[in-house]
Amino acid sequence: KHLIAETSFTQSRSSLPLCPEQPPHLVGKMNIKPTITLQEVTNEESLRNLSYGGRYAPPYCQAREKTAIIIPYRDRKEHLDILVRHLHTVLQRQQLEYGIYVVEMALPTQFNRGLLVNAGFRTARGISNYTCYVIHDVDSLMTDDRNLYRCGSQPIHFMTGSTKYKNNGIPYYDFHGGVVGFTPEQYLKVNGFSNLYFGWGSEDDDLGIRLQYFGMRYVRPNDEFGKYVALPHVRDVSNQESPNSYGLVRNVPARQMQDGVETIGFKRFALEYQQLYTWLLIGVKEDE
Ligand code: UDH
Repeated sequence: KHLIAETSFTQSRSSLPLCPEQPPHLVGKMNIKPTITLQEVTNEESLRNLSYGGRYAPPYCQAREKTAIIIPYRDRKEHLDILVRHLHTVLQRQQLEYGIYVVEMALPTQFNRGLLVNAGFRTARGISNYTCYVIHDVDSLMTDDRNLYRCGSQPIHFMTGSTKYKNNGIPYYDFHGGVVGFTPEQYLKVNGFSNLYFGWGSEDDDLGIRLQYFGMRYVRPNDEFGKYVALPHVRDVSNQESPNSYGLVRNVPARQMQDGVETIGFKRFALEYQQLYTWLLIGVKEDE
């Protein structure tokens, strides 16, 4: 059923002119505070424009990028509700064609951000031919819509700073957490994330090492555009620091081709096309 709907979603726009390089309706800096409420962030019109599963395409022009937003997720419903509404408003102004994929880890498995993103990448790729995958933490809100969620010739680290960190910056120079963007070719070349980081850990550092190995490097947007507001939360009980992550980051090249998006063992318990997003519930193979 979704294949038929997919064809009609894509075909009707192939005769439209290309959207302008600079989206004309951007507002620049937005007034976003960590205390922002659901009501403040909701723009009803942007929600009315959606197709099933939280999909959108500009009505009068062909988007320059077709972006899948992948949100690794568990038990942060308040944040999720705010983030997806914010994204729908901003991404429509950016004239992107996009879909939002919320990838939730089923209990009782410990949270594993890398594995969820790999599962989300594979599922979204099976649904449509996205040209850019933006991996997005659930607690981080973009504050300037000139930070376009498009991909480039190198992977992009969209976050130049967050209210989560000192001086609204990033915690260390090589930090690549929060929000990153990959073309499917870039993501597949490095074999995506490792699947081995259960708990709160360094899966993002592991991915950075994978890039280096293939001569790639993250680029960042203009510092002014890349600031995020973090919605406050405490460390989750089910996401304690991973005890073996330190050992893992030391041997990335040795295992990166055997441990990644191509070799992931996951079980998809659910796939639902909800109004504001496509929802996946993911477990690991041993849960069967
Ligand atoms: N997440 C959930 N539920 C959980 C745990 C994590 O949804 O129970 C997701 C969510 O998208 C979140 C992301 O995973 O935004 C990252 O988890 P976090 O918000 O707990 O991470 P934190 O803000 O740190 O504590 C970000 C990385 C900083 C250190 C990088 C070390 N390499």
